Amino acid sequence: MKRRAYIGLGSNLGDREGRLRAAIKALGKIAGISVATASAIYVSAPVGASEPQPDYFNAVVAIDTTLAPRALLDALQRIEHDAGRARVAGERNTARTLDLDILLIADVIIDEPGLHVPHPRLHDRAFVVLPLLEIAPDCVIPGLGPLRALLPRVAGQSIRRAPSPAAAAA
Ligand code: GSY
Repeated sequence: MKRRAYIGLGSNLGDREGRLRAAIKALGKIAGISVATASAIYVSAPVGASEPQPDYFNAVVAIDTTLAPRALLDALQRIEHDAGRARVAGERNTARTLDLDILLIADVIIDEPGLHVPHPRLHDRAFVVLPLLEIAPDCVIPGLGPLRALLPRVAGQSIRRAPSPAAAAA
């Protein structure tokens, strides 16, 4: 069964835009995934960082996938690993070469160790809500309601669009 899913991408180390573009290409090469749409790239200050870090580049892509949620998560973690992402146990909110998060998988709700869908912090983050709204304006978040209704929650967060579109890489 093929399902529409949304993946959040972020990078704040090295060639941030290049890493997002490469990750979108890598996603499209995985058997069982096709990339449907990519948002623009957005730039914002790191959320939750305890020490100074470079700004993040973020985007959201829509994919159609036949992969089971765990297999999709494994595929994302392989792409992160290939981009030089080192996961250190217990470390949170550190700078990273590449972060790929499952935001939504159709109307699926999962709450298991290491796998939470919809993404539990999606609604609090302008760097997710804005690009997701750009490519899925009528999106409804299972358990939360219309994405559009989340805009006021993130309205105070400073974020801007980068000049070049992530879609150019798709
Ligand atoms: O959760 C993804 C990694 N991340 C980000 C991010 O992608 N963008 C911004 N602006 N801040 C962030 N803090 C973390 S952790």
